[in-house]
Amino acid sequence: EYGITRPKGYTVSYHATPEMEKHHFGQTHPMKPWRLTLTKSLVTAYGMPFAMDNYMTREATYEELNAFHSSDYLDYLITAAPEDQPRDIENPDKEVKYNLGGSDCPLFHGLYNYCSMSAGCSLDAARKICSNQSDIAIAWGGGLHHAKRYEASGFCYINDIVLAILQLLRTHPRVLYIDIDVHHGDGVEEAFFSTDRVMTVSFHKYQPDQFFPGTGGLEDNGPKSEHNPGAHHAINVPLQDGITDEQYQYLFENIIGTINQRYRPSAIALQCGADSLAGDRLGRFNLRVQGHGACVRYCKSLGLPMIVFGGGGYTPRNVARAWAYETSIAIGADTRIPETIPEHTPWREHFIHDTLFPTLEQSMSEPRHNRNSEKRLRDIISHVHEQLRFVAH
Ligand code: ZL4
Ligand code: CA
Ligand code: ZN
Repeated sequence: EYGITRPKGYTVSYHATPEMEKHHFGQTHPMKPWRLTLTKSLVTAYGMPFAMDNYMTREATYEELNAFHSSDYLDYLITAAPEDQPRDIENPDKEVKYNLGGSDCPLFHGLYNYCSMSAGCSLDAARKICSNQSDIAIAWGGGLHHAKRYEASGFCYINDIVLAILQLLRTHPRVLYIDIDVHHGDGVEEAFFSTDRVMTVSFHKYQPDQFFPGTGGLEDNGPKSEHNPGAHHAINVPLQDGITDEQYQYLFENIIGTINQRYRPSAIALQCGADSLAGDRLGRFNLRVQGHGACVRYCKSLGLPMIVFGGGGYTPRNVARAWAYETSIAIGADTRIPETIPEHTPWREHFIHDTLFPTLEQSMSEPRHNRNSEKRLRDIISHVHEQLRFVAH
């Protein structure tokens, strides 16, 4: 209807399941799996499924999860029930095992099922890339970058990204991981800390003790020992409140462009957490949907096979806008889709404004003060260039 057709000689796959979206973290918990339903409804209203290979995600198996996570942790995750939730008042001394059952990572009905579907969607995406059946594979249900080998962290229980990158490493010599979620991609960074086959780059708000998880300083670039191949292979771009599209795009293209020339990855894993958008319930940046999408467009322009993951994003209408727009970029339809949200979009009233690209004023009552100076951005870039001089190419 919008003249959206399959890109020629180019395959985009979309991996999702409506089953994942039915899970609830709890009434007022910021993570709303339902945002995936809203995203799919917008993608479909624009007619984008015609231009992609659409796959219904399966659950990842225990063995697949075990490729990164410890058996002890997985065994507890399978059996832990919402009744095991430590209750602060009634049960003040009850230990929180594996960081499960607190307010960030609650135990809820169908938790294991939710986790294995998220991982299944990212693993399916990775396999399509490995077999060259997709040029871009989309896994909006994945992107849960904080989960550790043996513990849950920051709304993340299973690190689907680590599992997908392990899969990519079977056929790809070097993988570049890029993370534009407003939080530091600590779990992925830590998992590949000692290898030079994965370079991790996270852009995030950095304010230790004030903003989760508190890691990812400019000088944190991997093991300090030169004998460790992972040295210099963790890049962190610590930012402050209120960064704009122009500043973010300048940093992103400069840093990713330089890394691409220097490191020469053969595949990209891009985490597109939408909590870096203006007006996010947890985020602090002033990015618009266009600025967020520009990162996906730039990565696509490098011409490498790529997985795009979801991640954070706590204002569902904006998550749906960003991920639908980024889906249109993947299929090369971004210049053809109308800016006005289609009349027949289910839950259209949830978008409040009928545009795909709300202004800053439409996203929030008062845009955040920009605390990123031009001088600081230049210092970040020069530090990153300095690190890359140590990276063999
Ligand atoms: C909530 O309203 O900074 C959880 C979490 C639950 C419901 C009612 C409980 C009220 C905000 C957050 C008590 C909430 C106390 N409910 C939360 C140090 C903290 C300990 C927990 O995007 N309290 C922990 C995690 C971050 C902390 C961010 C981002 C994930 C990702 C990838 C994870 N944790 C302080 C906060 C609420 C809640 C309201 C919350 N939690 C905001 N930020 C955090 O990178 C998916
Ligand atoms: Ca990040
Ligand atoms: Zn986040």
